[in-house]
Amino acid sequence: NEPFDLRLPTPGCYLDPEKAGMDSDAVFQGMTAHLFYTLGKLATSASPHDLYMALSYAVKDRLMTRYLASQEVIRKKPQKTVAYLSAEFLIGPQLSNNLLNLGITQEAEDALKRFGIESLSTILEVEEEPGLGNGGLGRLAACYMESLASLQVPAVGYGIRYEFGIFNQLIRDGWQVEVTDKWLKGGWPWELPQPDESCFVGFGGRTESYRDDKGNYRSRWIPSEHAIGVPHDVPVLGYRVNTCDRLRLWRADATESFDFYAFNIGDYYGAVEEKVASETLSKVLYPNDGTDEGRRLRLKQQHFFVSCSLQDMLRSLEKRSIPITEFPKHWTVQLNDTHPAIAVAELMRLLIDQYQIGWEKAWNITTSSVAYTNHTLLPEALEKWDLGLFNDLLPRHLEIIYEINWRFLQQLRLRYPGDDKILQKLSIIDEEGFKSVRMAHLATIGAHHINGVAALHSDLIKRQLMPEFAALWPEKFTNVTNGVTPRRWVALSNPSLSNLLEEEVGPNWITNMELLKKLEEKKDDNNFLEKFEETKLNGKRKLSSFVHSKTGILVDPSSLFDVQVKRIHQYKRQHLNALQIIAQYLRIKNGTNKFEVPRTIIFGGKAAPGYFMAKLMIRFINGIADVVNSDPDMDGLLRVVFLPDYNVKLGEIVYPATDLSEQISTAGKEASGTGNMKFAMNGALTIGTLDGANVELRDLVKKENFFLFGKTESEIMDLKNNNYSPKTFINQCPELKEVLRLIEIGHFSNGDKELFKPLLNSLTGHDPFFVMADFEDYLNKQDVVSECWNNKKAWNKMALLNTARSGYFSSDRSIREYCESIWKVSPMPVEITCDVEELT
Ligand code: F55
Repeated sequence: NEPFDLRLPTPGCYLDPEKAGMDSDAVFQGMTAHLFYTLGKLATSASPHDLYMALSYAVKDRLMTRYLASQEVIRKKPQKTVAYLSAEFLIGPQLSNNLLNLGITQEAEDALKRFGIESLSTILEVEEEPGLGNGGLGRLAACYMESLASLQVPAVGYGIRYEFGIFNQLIRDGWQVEVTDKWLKGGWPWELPQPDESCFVGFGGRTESYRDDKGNYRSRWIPSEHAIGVPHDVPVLGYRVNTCDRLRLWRADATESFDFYAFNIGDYYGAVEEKVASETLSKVLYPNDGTDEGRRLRLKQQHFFVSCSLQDMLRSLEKRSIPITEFPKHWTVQLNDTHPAIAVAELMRLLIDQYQIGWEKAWNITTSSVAYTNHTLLPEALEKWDLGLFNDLLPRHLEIIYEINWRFLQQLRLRYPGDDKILQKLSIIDEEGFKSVRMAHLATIGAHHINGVAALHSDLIKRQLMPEFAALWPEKFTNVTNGVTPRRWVALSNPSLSNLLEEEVGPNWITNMELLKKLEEKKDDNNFLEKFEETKLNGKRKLSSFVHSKTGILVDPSSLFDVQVKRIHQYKRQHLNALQIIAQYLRIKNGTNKFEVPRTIIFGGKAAPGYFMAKLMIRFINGIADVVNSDPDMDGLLRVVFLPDYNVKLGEIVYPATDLSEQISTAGKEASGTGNMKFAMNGALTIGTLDGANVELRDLVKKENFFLFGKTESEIMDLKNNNYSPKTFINQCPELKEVLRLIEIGHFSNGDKELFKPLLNSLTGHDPFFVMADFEDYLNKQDVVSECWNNKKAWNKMALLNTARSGYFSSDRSIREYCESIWKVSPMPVEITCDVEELT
């Protein structure tokens, strides 16, 4: 590898990360310059936000050498680059992460002191996080970008720069209220707009056939509308390496030509409307994390960012005079769920219509570069687009999809002669009811690999979701269990634990989490266990003061912190947890409370704005919290908190402060879960079902260090197939009956018997997520938890073993698996040289 010569862009030698510019003096100088020149402020009148901006700009300057060097290496070397296509990247706060990965946290802290700021945290608190994702899927994309860079793998994340991310959540009278997320309002210092690399995208219109020079019939698309995608690039620096990958987020702009025409004919307002319409394309993130709403604007967003991204990749080959047919050697395209699945048709269209490549060759290129990750089995979450809508918006793509489908069905006819059922089942076009395009089928047919996100989930994809596809192409189906980055989720968020880990196993655990296994040696060392417990207590103190400042509720840091943070969903069963709280409340009231264990039960999470039941679950939790927290009998025993506006930043406070992690979804419903991993790394014990990655977590930490309860996936299936009746379970459990009765009489709704009726009716009627079936087992397991808590030494030992054995869940491991088995890419270190002597 030829080292990247820093003198090429001549930004000034002080930017060289290896040699200079990284001491507190240089950071201070950088801040001073940015305050003055970039922000137009004097140091004497700078607000914390000004200082945040100045420090961020100074830190971004220090990313640039590595960023440019990395982009140069990608541009020059014939190495395959990963293109991670995702409609969501939930990247979280940037400043702290970049300081950590650069290794200049202390230097920044020292520089801030010279501005009279005593602690870095006061400046970090000012940062607005870009909420460009709903939950697990978007956060996974962010962890994967960080691991790709840390593993020195050339990669680009492609997505959308939503002007409004996931809404901010307020709680008013116990209800969720949504407020628009104006994350850009104070300016966001981390992006680099690149208008000269903009792309043009078409929508609507019609296709027409014509004969080319060789006399062949071809189709061409005449769109009726256009938008321009303007790249906004965010540097993603790896941990203590030079590799700085790129997150390229597209913002939609109006096109000149259309405005121009309208202006000329005097239609000023028409022109402005057109402009407004194209700019709404990247206006807002759809706040839905489970149900597919089939909205026209959402399909437009998907095509918009996918088309820009593919054009960008193809252009990169053209710029280097690489034949387009070599696309798969240079790019491997990962689809994060079906949201970018239109890529299969769009790549075909670009290859065939734009580059005049024949069908077979184009199909070969497409299927050797695209792979697809599935994140859900829930039928309501599988994307389907109404055929009429699809044809309206993307007529040429529909033609191509028909052709893909026709060829695929021909193949099936040969294999299953006369079996029309299987053809109907596997067809990309769903012919039942309203005809629609099934995006998971398009992705599966167009991809060389399809993977689930945890062992159980990948298995269920093969057995339940797509058995026919799996029989047809067994080698395509694989598993890559999710992971989370230990940089953000341990090193950054839990400094107290990190220091202890470093003392014990050295600093390398941050990039090699398997080193934490060494902690097992300490499992009976009282002295060490106490230190470990102390790190947890530090986290709990911090969360307690946060809880108090946001909700006014006083919680005791020495109580058992029992936490469920995730999107609010029936399948995630926050209501199961809530019912259990009522049972504990009743026991305390009746004096039948067996274990005097003070518990603080904390919830956090957003509900999709149109998901009535989820919003009612939030109201329900808050109803219970009101009753419990105002009853003196509960003092010192039970507290219930609903933390508003759960996001990445809040997650960083919550994970280190948790004793008990609630992972209680109905078995077979949670694809993986990633919160479960963050909790375990930070030394929480899990109470959970055999669902998603819980299965692997329990295997790793060993069953004696995991509180298992609930029906298995196959038991749930049996119940379902045998006319499951929640009443049977209710009648067998007097405590559950009493809990339901208390809700019914309005005990948690100020006497209002109507408020929670829909919830009660669902639970006692169909109970689609088997809450009643798992209740008793859950309640019993919570007793085991309490009993364990009373033996603090045993608890600490179990908690330590969770941390020690959770290394498998580092996203570094996941990314290595993707690299080896799906992408076939290898690391490419970036070297930087700068001869300081020569320059000065
Ligand atoms: C977002 C938009 C739509 Cl239209 C559908 C789903 C989503 C979404 O946010 N899904 C999501 O977060 N899925 C989760 O992905 C995680 C990462 O793989 C899994 O751990 C989790 O089990 C799954 O629910």
